[in-house]
Amino acid sequence: MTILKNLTNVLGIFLISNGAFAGGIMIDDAYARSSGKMAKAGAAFMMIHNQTDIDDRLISVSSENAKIVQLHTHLKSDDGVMKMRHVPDGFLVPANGMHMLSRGKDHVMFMGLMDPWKHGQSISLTLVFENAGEIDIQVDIDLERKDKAQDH
Ligand SMILES: [Cu+2]
Repeated sequence: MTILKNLTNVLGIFLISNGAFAGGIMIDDAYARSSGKMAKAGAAFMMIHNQTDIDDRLISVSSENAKIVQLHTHLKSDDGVMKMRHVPDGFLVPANGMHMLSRGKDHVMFMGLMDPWKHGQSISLTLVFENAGEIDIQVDIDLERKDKAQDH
C-alpha cells in the first residue's frame, strides 16, 4: 500500500481516459463551451471527486486560452436576477465526496478568449487545489451539449 502510494506520487499526474487524477482528486466529465462563434467568453464544467479522507478546496484556475480565468458562481441579486460572481475562496470538495461545476451554478469562467472556441477542439486548464496542488487537464470544447440548467 505504501509502495503504491509512493509510486502514485512519483508519477504525479496521469490521465485515465477522459479524466485526470492527482493527489486523490479525480476530474470527470469535463467540457467547455462558449455561447457562439464570436463569443469572447466561455466557461468550463466538470465533476471533481475527492477520494481522500481530508476536505480539499479548488482555490484557483489558470489557462493560456483567456486573459482572465476565474472561479465563478451564480447568485441571486437583490432585484431577483441571477448574476455571476467571482468566488475568491473557491469551492470546497468534501472528503470522500464530490463537487460539481455545472451550467447556471459554479463554473470556471474564461474572459477575453485568445481565439474563438471551436467545437471538437480542446483547451488546457490548470486547477489548483489546497491539498492536491496543481492538476493540468485538457477540456474538450462541446458547443452542442444540452443542459437543463439555464445557459451560461
Ligand atoms: Cu461566469
